[in-house]
Amino acid sequence: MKCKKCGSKAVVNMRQHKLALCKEDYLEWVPEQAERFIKKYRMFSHADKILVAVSGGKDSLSLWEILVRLGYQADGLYIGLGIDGGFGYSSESHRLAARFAEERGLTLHIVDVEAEYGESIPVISEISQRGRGKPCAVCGLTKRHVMNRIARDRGYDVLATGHNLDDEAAVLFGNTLRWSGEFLRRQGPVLAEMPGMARKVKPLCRFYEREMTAYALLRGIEYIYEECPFAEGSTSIYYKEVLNKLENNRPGAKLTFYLSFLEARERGLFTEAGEVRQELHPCTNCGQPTTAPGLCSFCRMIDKVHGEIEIP
Ligand code: Q46
Ligand code: ZN
Repeated sequence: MKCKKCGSKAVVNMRQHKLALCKEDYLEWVPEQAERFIKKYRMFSHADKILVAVSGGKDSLSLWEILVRLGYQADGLYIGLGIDGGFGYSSESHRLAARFAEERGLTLHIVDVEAEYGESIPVISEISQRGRGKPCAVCGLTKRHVMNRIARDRGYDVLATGHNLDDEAAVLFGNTLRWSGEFLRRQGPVLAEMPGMARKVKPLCRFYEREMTAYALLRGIEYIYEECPFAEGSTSIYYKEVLNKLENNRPGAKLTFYLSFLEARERGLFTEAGEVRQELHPCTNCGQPTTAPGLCSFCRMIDKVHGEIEIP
């Protein structure tokens, strides 16, 4: 297979785009495409301060690398969840994120959940009895809270996450199976800012997971190969497998599913009917917007864990 740009030997073959590229051209193509998506969805400009949530995995580290390469002002945020799984998942991902930043002279903010909130994610999950034996609900809530807090306190305009097309298509698949209007309305490459909350963007949302793996490997980014131990058996992994079967028979199906959704959303398919605008109030403890007056869900959860509020 020959590279479509230069004719030398191709190393990445993307059937979904009918495009094969050599290493050099692939490493140029990915940031070019990312820049195109950033502009198309009006995610941010060079004047914005961006905070990239880095987990130590291939997507978030590649995203950070690409944004810096494109000349954006992007710092990182690593959140230590205190998850071990028998192989030191959190300590290893922390090490890799810190090393990535250090080697490139980049700023990485580190928030260790146990040090700041008293307990690790698995322990908070046990005590608060949220999430039926899996800490993912607690983990998601905590990560959102910490990301918003650091973005607000350190003056970032935008929060960027490394969600790729496979992640987004799996979420979309789940939302569609349940016809969750509210979630469908809110799903997309950009979630607008609101008082107390930075804009959230997903610059990799149109890249297949395997495209990001290829980018990280070819770029020589060292990342954690293992998934979080709690990801095993999750519904989103099951949806990804189902979508991969579809993709294998029809290359491009996943991308079409996602892009057609974005077009339908753009046309107002999910905004006209039954839109319920919820009034938001600042949490009386942390100030982040919440639907019910009083404490937000995160502060309520930590309150339950400690019996009293002492939240940074
Ligand atoms: S890190 Fe957290 Fe994921 Fe692990 S505990 Fe679940 S939500 S699976 S992205
Ligand atoms: Zn709160």
